[in-house]
This record gives sequence, C-alpha cells and structure tokens, in this order.
Amino acid sequence: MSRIIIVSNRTPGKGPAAGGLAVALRDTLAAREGFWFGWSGKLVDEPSPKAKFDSIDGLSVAQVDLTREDYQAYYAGFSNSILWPSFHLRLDLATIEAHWYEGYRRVNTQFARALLPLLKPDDIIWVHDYHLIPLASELRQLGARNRIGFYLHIPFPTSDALYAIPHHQELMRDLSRYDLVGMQANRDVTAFTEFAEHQAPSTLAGSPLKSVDFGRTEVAAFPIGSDPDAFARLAASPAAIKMIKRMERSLNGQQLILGVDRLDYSKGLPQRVEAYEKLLANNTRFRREVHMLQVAPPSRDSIKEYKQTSDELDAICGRVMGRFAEPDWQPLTYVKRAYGQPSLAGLYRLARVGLVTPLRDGMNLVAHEYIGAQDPADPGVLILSRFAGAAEIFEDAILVNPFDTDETAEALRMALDMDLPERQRRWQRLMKAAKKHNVEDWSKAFLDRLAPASTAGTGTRDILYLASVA
Ligand code: ADQ
Repeated sequence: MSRIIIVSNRTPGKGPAAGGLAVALRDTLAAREGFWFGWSGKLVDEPSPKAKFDSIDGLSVAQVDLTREDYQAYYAGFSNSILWPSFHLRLDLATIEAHWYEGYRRVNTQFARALLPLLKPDDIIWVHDYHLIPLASELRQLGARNRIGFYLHIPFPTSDALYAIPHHQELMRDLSRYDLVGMQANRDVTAFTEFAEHQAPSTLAGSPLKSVDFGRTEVAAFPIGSDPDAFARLAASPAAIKMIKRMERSLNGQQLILGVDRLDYSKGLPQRVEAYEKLLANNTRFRREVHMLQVAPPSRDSIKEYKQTSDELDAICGRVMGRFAEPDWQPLTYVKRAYGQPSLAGLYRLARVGLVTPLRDGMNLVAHEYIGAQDPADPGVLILSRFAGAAEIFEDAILVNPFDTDETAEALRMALDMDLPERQRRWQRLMKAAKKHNVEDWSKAFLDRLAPASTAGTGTRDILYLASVA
C-alpha cells in the first residue's frame, strides 16, 4: 500500500494536547506508514535545505526551519494578514502588502525542495491548508508525479473577495495542480465552482490573463468532524469531573452559557457578548440565574487586527460587567487561556447552552465537541451560526445570524427555556449527525478519493466539480 505523506504548516507537537484532527491523522499514518512534514517552529539565520527527522509520540515527523524574514512574510503576512481575512470575507481587516507573496512562495519552494528527496514514486501526498496552496505546483515543477491532494480548513471565498487577493490567479492555477481539492462544506464548493466557471477577465499590466483550467482537478466537500464518542468518554474522565465540580461550586445553581474559541475576529466574540447583554437587558428574570463563560486564548497576537479584537472584547466584557454585576453576582467570566480537552469536555457537559456564533467559519469543531460531550439524560442546547460550515449538518441546533444580536439574544432565551423532551429530541439528532461526520471517516473518505486502490500512485482522472460526498 502506498505511504501517506501529510504536509501542514506546523507538525503536531509533543504531549497529550493534540486536537481531534492531529489524532485522526496520526492514526492514519500509523495504519499506512509515511510521515508528517512541516515547519519545526524554529526561526534560524540559515535553514538547512534538508528536513530533519524526529519521532514525536511515535509519529515520524520531518521538519524544516525558517528564517525570521520568511516567517513574517509567509505566515504573519501573506497567510494570516491576506488569505485568512479575505477567505473569511473580512477585507476590511486585510493588510494588502503584495510583496509578502514572494516570501509565501519562497517558503513553499523551500518545503518542496526539502520534501522531494524524501518521496517514493507511489507516495500519496496530502497537503493541509491555506499556507501551502502552491506546494503541488512547486513539487510538480521539480518533477513529482505523485497523487497530491489539498484540504482547505477554512471557507472558500466569494469571487469578489478572491479578486482582492494579490496574485489570486496564480493561487487558483496552483490549486489546479492538485488531483483532489477538499473543502469544508458544500457552500465552499459552490463558491469555488462559481469562480472556476465565471472567471472574470482580469488584466495585469494591460495583458489579459488566461483563465485557469481545472479540468484535471476534482473538487468536493469533505465535511470534517470530531470524535463524538471520544468526547463522551472524556466528559466522564477524572479531569472533566474535577472541572465540573469546581464549576458547580462557583455556579451555585446558575445555568451556564459557554463559548470556546481561539481569540479570532472570525469567531464573532464581541457580537456574542452583546447578544448576552441584550438577553439580560430584555429578561430581568435571568439575572442571577445564568452565567456566561467565554474561553478565548489569544492567537496570532503579533498581528494588529488580533490585538484590536482582543481590546474590543475586553471593552465589551467590561461594559456588561459594569452594567449588570452586583457585589455578590457576576454575569460573565472571560478566560484568556487554553484548556486541555478533558477540562473542555467537562465545561461542555456542564453548559446548558453551547454558544457557537462565528461570523464565518470553516466547519467549527467546537460545535461537534459540545454535542459529543452532552449528558444524554440532560443535554444542553447548541446555538449555532448559520455561517459556520457545521450549519449544513446540524439542522437541530438553534441556527442564528450572528450579526443580528437581537436574534441571538432571543435564541438564548429559547435555549434557556427549552424543556427536557425538546432538548433530548434535538440532541439525539445532533449526535447522530456528529457521529455520521466523524473525523476518522473524514480522513478515510478523503484518502479513498485521492488514492483509490486501483489508481494509487498513477496518472490522473478527469472528474470535474462534485457537489458533495455527504
Ligand atoms: P479553528 O479556527 O482553530 O479551526 P475550531 O474548529 O472551532 O476552530 O477549533 C479547532 C480545535 O481547537 C478544536 O478541537 C477545539 O477544541 C480547539 N479549541 C478551540 N478553542 C479552544 C480553547 N479556547 N481552548 C482549548 N482548545 C480550543 C480551523 C477552522 C475551522 C475548521 C477547523 C478544522 O477555522 O472552521 O473546522 O480548522 O478543519
């Protein structure tokens, strides 16, 4: 059987904190041989052209170092100040410095040069996420003929947002060098198809650009998931129970409304707190009866827009505290640190309401994890943004428009008032959907499509856009 080579910006780190995705891919590698390739996390003056192999928790990992300058342009610059905001339709938060593209390209070339000598002809290569869109082009230019797949962990943008990205035409041509491109949701395949079929004639220095031919690339939705059964077990683990007891003492009978996110502007955190403010303002009966906990560890905090979101969240949490807190009651707790999965599972299980309201998101795995961790006898209610990919599979959540904080406030009221039979009915259907879309099947579905046993390691197939594998 062909080996699987997984490539992502960072390789998984040591320790038990790995998320469901890392665990699933680690299992895939354990079953299929191969290794994980990516950046070591180290910045050096002169990176070696060769990758260094290491074994991390039994996983074979090949890593390269980066220069500080390339890291800035590739990671903080092009990937996270241009691609991330544009793909999330936040052009207002994008910093368009076209020269970052050179660093982005350079790191992709560096990855390809270090990876190529490690490849066998029938290796299957699975590239992850927006940092590495050009990798297949770079590998193919060096002569690689392997099957190469790409999975995008964030939404695919609308055509207008795509046109705002410098060098978007080259990036789309890069995507066309993959055999398979996997998206989070059907919505993303539709956006991609829209671009591919109606590419606007764009010009660069007066000369028309050729439209990209996607004829050899299969594009399909592979909705990622978590491992809901593992979260159910985690929620009954000693660490989860410790967290539950600690929280129960401090809640003293109040209902918990929970948000768990990276501190990112795409997650809609200020809007969420504003919705909670409206809940308390419109329904005095909930004061002293509910408590909101928002867990949001800072991420990418060297980027200005992230710092601004953090400040905005500080301000709105302060406003809600000032408006409603009493000497012996606080309406919310805002924790700026990450927790391990067992502690998170405990929090999920205790929460009467899971509030997952990104303004735009790929799938959103917190929604899956919240469902997995519920007590079947007394489950909580998931409030979910209609702009998360998860909304395509979790119809039994209360779906909201996160920009409309009145609507989210009303959804909170509904969730808090929902009777037990209704909560159970909804949760049973949500759990069924979470199990159907579990992460192990996701990984298998992608690899089965990328490398069916009969064609592994050879040629390409002419399949155009498939709407969905769901
Ligand atoms: P993220 O933007 O990181 O993922 P999400 O899918 O919600 O968002 O979470 C990923 C993982 O991070 C989950 O396992 C979650 O438990 C963990 N996590 C989130 N907040 C945490 C916190 N406060 N403390 C500890 N752990 C936390 C990106 C895309 C998503 C896409 C995933 C996977 O933005 O849309 O679904 O990749 O493809």
